[in-house]
Amino acid sequence: MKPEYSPVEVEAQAQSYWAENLCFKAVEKPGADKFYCLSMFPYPSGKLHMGHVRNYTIGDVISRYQRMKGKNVLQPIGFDAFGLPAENAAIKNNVPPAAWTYSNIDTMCGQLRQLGIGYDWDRKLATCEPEYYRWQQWFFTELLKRGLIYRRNSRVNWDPVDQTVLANEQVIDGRGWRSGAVVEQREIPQWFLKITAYADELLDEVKQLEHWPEAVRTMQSNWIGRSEGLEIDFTVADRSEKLTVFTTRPDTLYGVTFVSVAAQHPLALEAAARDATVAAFVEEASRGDVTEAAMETMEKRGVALGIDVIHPLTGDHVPVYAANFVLMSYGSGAVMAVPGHDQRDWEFATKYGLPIKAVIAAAAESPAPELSEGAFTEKAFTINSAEFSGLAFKDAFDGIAARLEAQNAGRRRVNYRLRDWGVSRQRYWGCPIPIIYCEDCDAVPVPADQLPVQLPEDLVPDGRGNPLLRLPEFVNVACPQCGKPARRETDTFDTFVDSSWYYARFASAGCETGMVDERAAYWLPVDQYIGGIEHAILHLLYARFFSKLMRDCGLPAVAEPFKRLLTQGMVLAEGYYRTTESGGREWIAPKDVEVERDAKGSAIGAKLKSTGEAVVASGLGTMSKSKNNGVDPAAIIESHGADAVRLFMMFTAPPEQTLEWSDAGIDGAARFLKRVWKLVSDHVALGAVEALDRVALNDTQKDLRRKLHDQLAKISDDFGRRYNFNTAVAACMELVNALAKFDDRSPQGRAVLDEALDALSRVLSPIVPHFSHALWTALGHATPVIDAEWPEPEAEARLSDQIKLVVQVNGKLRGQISVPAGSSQDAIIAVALADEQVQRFLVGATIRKQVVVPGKLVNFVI
Ligand code: ANZ
Ligand code: ZN
Repeated sequence: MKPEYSPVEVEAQAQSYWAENLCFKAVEKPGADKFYCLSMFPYPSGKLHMGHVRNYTIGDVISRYQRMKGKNVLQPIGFDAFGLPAENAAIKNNVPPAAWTYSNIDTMCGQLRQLGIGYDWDRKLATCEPEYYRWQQWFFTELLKRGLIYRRNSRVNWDPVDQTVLANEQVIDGRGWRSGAVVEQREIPQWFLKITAYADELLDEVKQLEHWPEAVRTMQSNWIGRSEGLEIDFTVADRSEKLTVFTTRPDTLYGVTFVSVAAQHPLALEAAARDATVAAFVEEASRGDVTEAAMETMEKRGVALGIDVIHPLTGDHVPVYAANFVLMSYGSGAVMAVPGHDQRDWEFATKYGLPIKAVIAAAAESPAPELSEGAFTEKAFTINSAEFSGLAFKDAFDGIAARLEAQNAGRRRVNYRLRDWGVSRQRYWGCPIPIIYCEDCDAVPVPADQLPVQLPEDLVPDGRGNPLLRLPEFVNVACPQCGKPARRETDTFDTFVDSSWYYARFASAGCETGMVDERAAYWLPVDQYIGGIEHAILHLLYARFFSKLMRDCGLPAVAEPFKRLLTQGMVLAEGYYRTTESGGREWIAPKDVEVERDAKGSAIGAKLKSTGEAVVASGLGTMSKSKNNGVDPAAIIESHGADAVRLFMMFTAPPEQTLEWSDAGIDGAARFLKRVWKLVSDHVALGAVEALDRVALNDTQKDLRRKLHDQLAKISDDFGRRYNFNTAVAACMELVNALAKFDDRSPQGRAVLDEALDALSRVLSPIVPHFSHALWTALGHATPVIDAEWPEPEAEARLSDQIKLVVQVNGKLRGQISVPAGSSQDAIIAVALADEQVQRFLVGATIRKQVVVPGKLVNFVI
């Protein structure tokens, strides 16, 4: 073992050893439990950034730990390879997106190997590979057979100049990102997955995800958004037609003073045909932003339709308005407006001078609430509600529901916020939707034996429409049913489809006979899933949905794919900018800045290294391109080694918390490794070590063993249960301090040190695997450290033969003594009386009583 630690050499050696011995191949050894650890796969954007490094290091540390605990571990990697950025890069660089994507994948794989992540590389996949997406296409046709997919018209953003559909993020201030043309809304046929059919199950099972962060579970539930309410029919005055509304507050029915409908509601469209003001409103409303968040905050506006409806219980006439905050796609697209108790209705009524009625009060006898400042929205007690007055929410709900049901004017209903999932994208770089359109047979799924529908990989998009449309050999095909000339679908899948089942494919890597095979049943569910909080809603919901779909199609699968979920915190770094002449900010890379710091290390001033010009230190923020404050992992690996980066990542913060990048922190990590290296190399240089003889040890040797096993207990708990790797590293550091002070070179002294270094190199190995590989080998082991057993704390070694007790005189603390374990009460009292400190308080006193609390204290009453 060299006396100097050289990360470059050590890391190269370990990596070639792992590769040659296929160390990380996932095996299904009988008799051992399995552990499937998965970090969310990356988009192949180019190079790894620090967020990736953190994510993959956390996964690797957990995987390696579980492996040492004897589990059969699966840790795979792949790439979410289709998508818009590749097309944009293709347009910019005039290369096919495939070439760009594959070359990025190569670069990123190289970096992941450099980081020493223990992947089973044989299972690597990219979603743009036909071997992968072939099964996605097959699954689509399977779901189509089962009625879980359908086609309907839906709105898209249309760029009239580029003649193309734009993704929402390509629309900037209402204009196309390339052409600058005003974007239009168009209705085109698209494919939808019936996720709403699974809404109840997806919601119910959120409750069972006990190892998921609470925040994510709440977001999943809210997204599904189950509402129990009532559908109520109002009759249109002078007509037999009904206007149906959906409400979760039937208890407020007596407070209805008008009804609002969506701008696209049939009644609004009918009124628009005869009234120009209504027509103008409808036209304008259909252009606006339709997200729910926007609905909440935008100004409430509307227009009277000149129609009245009849209240089902009072028989009163109430007017109908079209309102911009009513969604056509939710409930029935119509709302019974209760301005006294709904804030949106209150704003609307206030604006248009409509009556506001109080029908709910805080308690059964309390006066009507004050409504001049806003609505009273609590669920409380009914007032002014005829025979339903004075009832609590639930009784009022049930009573009014029963009455309406009896009148055949209402029924109970459950609504979901969740919408069916539109999966069609009018883009080239995606998985082709396997459909052929025939004039006679309509939409025909591509038969299984003709799959995959292969995506041509050599097209270069130019931003003007989907290039597949201009490829007759792709588009023109024979109808699989009748053989007549037909047209192939050129839309591709939303990339969320690609990432909804990759975890299952990893478990059946390379399977050529199906989407998954029995190996999926062995490995699933994923025991530990790790990713960013930005995927808390859609990705996780879709993946959960796919798991249920696969199960229901009879494939080996589980209902819930991810047992434990860890959402890792962001990586932050300081940012610096200077103000440009136009008042904008020009962000400057941290490496070009010299920073002045206060005693706590916070930046108090900064200037450009090159010119000395003062710049603004903006403080900590997420590492990002826009702030130019990203630190390139490749550069740090080169200067400090992958292990130092990994150690820094794990030591600086617990995985869920944000992590502040600091150069000093990386230096500190590298110094710690050097220190441990020196300990081991000094120890190894002294030659062979005698076997440890537990009974022959002196007190200092026993003390060191106690320290070791106490720390091992803590470290094991941190790794296995708490995932607090930062405190595990802190415990290692403490142990190293004790080892450095221990200078006993006697045969048993060296045996104790050997035991400690041996354990240390094992517990550090999940975090700094190359480094530990070298130590472990130097300590004389022939098998790799990743196959070593995790060192468990030895209970015996943790027991002390001396027990500490405090001594009190009249209940006040006066001294501390140490006695051999198992001493009698008399012996303990004798030691206490002999203690100099204690004696000072007993001079001239008569001891009336002496109390010994075993293991704790001695008290003298004088
Ligand atoms: C009367 C009422 C009185 C309401 C009151 C609320 C409070 P969630 O919980 O999200 O399901 N609503 C119904 N359909 C709507 C649509 N298409 N667009 C916008 N709003 C709609 O919300 C259900 C409530 O949202 C319903 O209950 C309805 O207003 C409104 F004091 O009816 B409520
Ligand atoms: Zn046909």
